[in-house]
Amino acid sequence: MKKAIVTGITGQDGAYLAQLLLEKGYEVYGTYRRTSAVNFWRIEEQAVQDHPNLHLVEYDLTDLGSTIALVQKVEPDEIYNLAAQSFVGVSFEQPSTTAQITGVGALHILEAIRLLNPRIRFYQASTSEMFGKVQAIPQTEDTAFYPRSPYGVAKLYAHWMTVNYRESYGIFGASGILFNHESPLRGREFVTRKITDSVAKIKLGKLDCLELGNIDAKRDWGFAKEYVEGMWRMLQASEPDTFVLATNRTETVRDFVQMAFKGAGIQVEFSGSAENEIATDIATGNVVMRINPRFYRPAEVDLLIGNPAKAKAILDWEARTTLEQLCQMMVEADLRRNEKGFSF
Ligand code: NDP
Ligand code: GDR
Repeated sequence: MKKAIVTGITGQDGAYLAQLLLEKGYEVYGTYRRTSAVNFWRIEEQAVQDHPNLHLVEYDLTDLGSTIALVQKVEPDEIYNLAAQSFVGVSFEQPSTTAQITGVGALHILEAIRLLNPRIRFYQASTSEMFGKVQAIPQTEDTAFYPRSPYGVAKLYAHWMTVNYRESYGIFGASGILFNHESPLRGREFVTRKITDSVAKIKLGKLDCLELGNIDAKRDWGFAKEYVEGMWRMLQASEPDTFVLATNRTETVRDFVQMAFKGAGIQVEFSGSAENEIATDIATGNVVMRINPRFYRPAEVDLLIGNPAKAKAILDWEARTTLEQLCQMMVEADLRRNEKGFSF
């Protein structure tokens, strides 16, 4: 039985990856941080928290000693580093913490692998945020990086350390440059889930209006469950490498707003511009979305669209769920949760 460590099991991707690895017969060691209240709702929703082959281990990525102890104790075949301070907006307010967790945290694991067992296969959760300011459309593994946030910069450090440990020490370090991937398990601070949760609340009369920042931003959004399969395939490949996972389609946040309202049976029309733009429910005349500049970022990533041709050619991976299907799935999940009176 193969053993895998998954850092960040309490996050969106951690829950899906744990489920996938358990289905494949792995023994999974999922790490979580000590907090005053446990945060296992995602692995509970995926019904894996009581699986006999899932072991939950308390761990903080910023602690080198505990990283070495973890790897020494578990003796894993594979490590998936999903843990991060992953919210771009917060990274502007907490750049040092973000650097420690999202950047140096990855180095701690690479060091543990180098010192203890260089044969352990390592997956680094890299991101399209490393492309940042548009240098090419679509973005590929060869596109120049130009991060636009402390988060993007920290992730770029971790990406290059993974490449460096691959080249310096022959470590099987794979870097997955994943474009935005969403699901009903997405955190509510991220824009898609913020929208679907708010749309559900508006539909049920629990909220009047959704407030957003820059709705002109364009993103390449896929379904998270398919992306964790790509992570696993990267570690089964014959060579360690860097891969883009994306859908090769981009839409604005505004498009996603319209799609989500439509998914809940509400037709909206947009009017005004910039900070004064609003969306109105055509049936009732109510304003259901307005702009709040509080959600603007000091520097923005305007347009992301990824070309996943390399992943298709080498890993036989491709995104299958359309954005319309994904959005509908999220709206329905949030309607169900809000009808029951709770939403994580
Ligand atoms: P989430 O924010 O949902 O999950 C992040 C996880 O990291 C949580 O389990 C969190 O724990 C954990 N974590 C945070 N700080 C620490 C720490 N100091 N020590 C240990 N664990 C910590 O992210 P996603 O699941 O969406 O993303 C997974 C990874 O992929 C992240 O690294 C993200 O940056 C990256 N990524 C995500 C993309 C996306 O679109 N989702 C796209 C590209 C890359 P806690 O629950 O306690 O906060
Ligand atoms: P992103 O995702 O920054 O791409 O990072 P997010 O959903 O936070 O933002 C996407 C775009 O929407 C705009 N936006 C808003 N965003 C949020 N969160 N809240 C708002 O109210 C709002 N209004 C407009 C943003 O400005 C942005 O342009 C995600 C994270 O999962 C990262 O960890 C990951 O690496 C990248 O995706 C790929």
